[in-house]
Amino acid sequence: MVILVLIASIIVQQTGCSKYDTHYSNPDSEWLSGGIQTVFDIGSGAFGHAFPEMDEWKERIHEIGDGQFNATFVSAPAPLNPGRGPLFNNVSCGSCHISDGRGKVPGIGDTSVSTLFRISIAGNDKYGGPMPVPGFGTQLQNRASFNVMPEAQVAVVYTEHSFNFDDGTSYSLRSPGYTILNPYTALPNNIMLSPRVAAPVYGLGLLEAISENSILANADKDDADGDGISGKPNYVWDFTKGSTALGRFGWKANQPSILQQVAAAYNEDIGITNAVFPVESSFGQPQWDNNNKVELADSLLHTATFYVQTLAVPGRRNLQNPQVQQGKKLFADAGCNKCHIPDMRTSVNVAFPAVSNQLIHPYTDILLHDMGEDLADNRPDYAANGNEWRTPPLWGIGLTQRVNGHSNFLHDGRARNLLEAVMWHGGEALNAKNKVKAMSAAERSALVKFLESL
Ligand code: HEC
Ligand code: HEC
Ligand SMILES: [Ca+2]
Ligand SMILES: [Ca+2]
Ligand SMILES: [Ca+2]
Repeated sequence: MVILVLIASIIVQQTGCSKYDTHYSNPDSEWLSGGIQTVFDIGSGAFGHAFPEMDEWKERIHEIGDGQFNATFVSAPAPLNPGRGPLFNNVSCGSCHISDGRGKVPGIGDTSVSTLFRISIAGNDKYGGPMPVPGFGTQLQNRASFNVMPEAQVAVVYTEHSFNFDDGTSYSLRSPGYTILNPYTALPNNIMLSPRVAAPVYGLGLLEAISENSILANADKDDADGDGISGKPNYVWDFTKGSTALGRFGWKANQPSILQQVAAAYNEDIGITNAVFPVESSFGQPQWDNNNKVELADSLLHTATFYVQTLAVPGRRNLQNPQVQQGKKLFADAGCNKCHIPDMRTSVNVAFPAVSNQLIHPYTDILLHDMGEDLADNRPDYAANGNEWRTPPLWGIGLTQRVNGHSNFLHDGRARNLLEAVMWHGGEALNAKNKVKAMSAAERSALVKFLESL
């Protein structure tokens, strides 16, 4: 009931043409991380809800897309969902994006299932993207169909490092090290390797609906205002348009649209060719299973895309808790909000009112930042250099443990909890990290309580 009242009041507020205010002058708005497309479920299904405000027939497409997202593909020929491989990382979207949330990092000795490795050699391909490794392409597939060899496996080990907060309390961070095992053929020894954990997929339709101008308004590539924070757009190749476009998705913002991200996932992650990427991604090995025929019907590519585009955002919890309120202030005082920007507005979209003109609270600027040497993958991805990562949205992050059963954060899952994720920040975020380092124990726990309320 409370929720309905909140939603009703925000609708009234919007139709009343009230002026947009960046400081939540309308307190109701702060609860609604995804604007009208916010849901209040704190259970294990919290990331998997359709937009609550959508035409019934669109809901139906979302449901079909849900089935498609969780469909298990098998090797061809087969009556249902054929075409998997010859090379692949996993068998369905949902097997990596568990409950529409984030993947798990491989433990020591595990083969990775929801983390994948991008690879390349120095230089750029003809689209300005990473240069494929001969015989391997730009992604390592660790699984393969019968009679085909997986490209390689990757083993991870962690090294612990001890640090102290300024108050003397110690903390430990673990840094990952990777070894490529059993390549099916010799790998060049100068390859660059970038680990990527499957990122959460909810709320992305709203991020896609933010206008390019609104994103670029926060860019400050040469730090003209001198606050130590730049914010740089990635520009990547849009294969559906045949031109360069602003990158928004992926840990380095290397994908311009949800459609292309999804099409690339079918092709590279599951081995399913489609209209956007019609050639099997098996470099060097026989592409035997389909003669490069398109394996995925366009309708299914588009329903899976639509599914992701219409996943709702979890609403806030414990907003009025004094510790959360204190943490919110500390978050702003430390300058976290310069990159994790709380307020964005989607552009007016007459064709799709569900994402139109929404005040949302994603806590991202969708821009790249130099995060320092320690987080660097040293592998450029279009305009993103080896130190740069896209600010990930923080909405819903407090429910990760509940939904995904773990609290591993950052692009490679090295952080074992939210505070560790913060203490890994460096580069442009070094000042912010140092502010947290200087906090008292009570302040640190208030900051974490705030993050948990997102
Ligand atoms: C092997 C595991 C795996 C599979 C299978 C997989 N993904 Fe992903 N997904 C990832 C990883 C890893 C990333 C981050 C990629 C990057 O940063 O380059 C990602 C990113 C995404 C994103 C962008 C998230 C963001 O915040 O920018 C979307 C959307 C997505 N995947 C959808 C899908 C869909 C739809 C499918 C099925 C067709 C799929 N994925 C299959 C691992 C997987
Ligand atoms: C200069 C921009 C910037 C600032 C300032 C910044 N962050 Fe981040 N934050 C990032 C980027 C980029 C990442 C992703 C880094 C990676 O995955 O290696 C990130 C990751 C995170 C994550 C993990 C998100 C995930 O999905 O795994 C959390 C939590 C977080 N930041 C909280 C904070 C807090 C709290 C502060 C203030 C103390 C802060 N950040 C300041 C840019 C910033
Ligand atoms: Ca195939
Ligand atoms: Ca490959
Ligand atoms: Ca600046």
